[in-house]
Amino acid sequence: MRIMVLGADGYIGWPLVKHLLLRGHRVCAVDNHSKRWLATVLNVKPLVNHPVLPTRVKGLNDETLSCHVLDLAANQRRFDQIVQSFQPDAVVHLAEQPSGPYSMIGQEQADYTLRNNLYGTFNLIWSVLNHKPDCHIVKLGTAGEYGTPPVPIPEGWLTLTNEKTGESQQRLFPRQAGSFYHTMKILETDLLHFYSRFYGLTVTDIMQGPVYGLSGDPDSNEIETHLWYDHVFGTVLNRFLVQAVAGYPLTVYGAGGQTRGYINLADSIEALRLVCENPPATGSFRVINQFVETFTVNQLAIMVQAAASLIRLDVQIQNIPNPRREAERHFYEVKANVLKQLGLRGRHLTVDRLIQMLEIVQRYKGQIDQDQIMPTVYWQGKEPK
Ligand code: USQ
Repeated sequence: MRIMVLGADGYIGWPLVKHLLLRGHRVCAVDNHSKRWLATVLNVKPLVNHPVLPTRVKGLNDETLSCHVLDLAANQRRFDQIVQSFQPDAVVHLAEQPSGPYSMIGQEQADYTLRNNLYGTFNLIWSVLNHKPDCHIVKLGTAGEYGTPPVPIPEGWLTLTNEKTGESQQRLFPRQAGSFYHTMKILETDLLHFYSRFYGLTVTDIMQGPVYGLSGDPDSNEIETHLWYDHVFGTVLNRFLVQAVAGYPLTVYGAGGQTRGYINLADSIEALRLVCENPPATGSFRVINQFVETFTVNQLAIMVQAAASLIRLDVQIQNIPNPRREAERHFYEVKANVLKQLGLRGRHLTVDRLIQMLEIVQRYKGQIDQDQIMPTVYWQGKEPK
């Protein structure tokens, strides 16, 4: 297939590009390196700094891979030309400001998140409609769009039935997010759903939970992608791995009963490939809940502590005041059947996997900057007590 990856320089994007090439697909990689400059302004860095996209692409020396450095949200004309000439069968859209904490710093950061994420998606929609209308848009949404309702979360849809007439309709399950970033994802879902219903756009909207892992290849002993462990861009388990190695008490926010659906990076990219290879009916809008297993933050911390002790790392756990506004103990049950039907087996978080990751991170212990760990972005605008 001919697949475009938008956000190809990112944590998921780069391993995805490599995985798609290995599976014989032709790939067009696009990124504007925005995460790099957002991080520079915030003075945070990933554990390993990988070269910029064109250098990484050159290093692969693969004639089925092309790349463009381009701002999707700001330069539709150039993006149009790329879509017109590449004629993708699928576009995987990861080109977003991906952090809840970043979007909650203040007006400037919320404004950036709004413009970058909404206009990026809007421009993509129109380029596809104009130049390759049967192209399948695979959009990375977030499980956080659903929030934490007190009932089971279905895979996207809720059936509304009129008891008098017996008439039924499928509607998107209600969404209520916990950060400005997550709220933008809801708006993007609505945009894509609208264009699918009225213009026949073919879409898969992926409700993915937090991702962890160091590489798209589960057997790799390298940190293949940008491993963010700071309080803005780092996801919780990746942060805990680095904290454990640094000898820093694991930062459990609040009571630690926050439950999410987690997925290994290798599974995330395999799932995205499976979604591309198995598109929904032309003109339809499909929703997939993408995660493998659920954990509370406390469970993750205890698992990391236990695995670390087996390699003689003494790890403490500290419940710190929660910088976010979120339920700290809640019901959480999410249906996730489509990916299993598509063939994803799903890797579970085991002690062996945790030890493997901890041992790889240990090689980079000298590069850990502990000043990036404690949260300084507060949902309430001021530090919680
Ligand atoms: N948490 C801690 N300690 C930490 C960091 C986080 O207790 O040091 C807690 C958070 O309060 C939250 C949970 O861990 O309850 C998950 O936080 P996270 O930072 O790993 O994930 P989140 O902010 O939800 O965002 C991440 C990605 C985002 C993606 C989302 C999926 O950054 O791009 O959309 O996961 S989901 O969580 O399902 O919304």
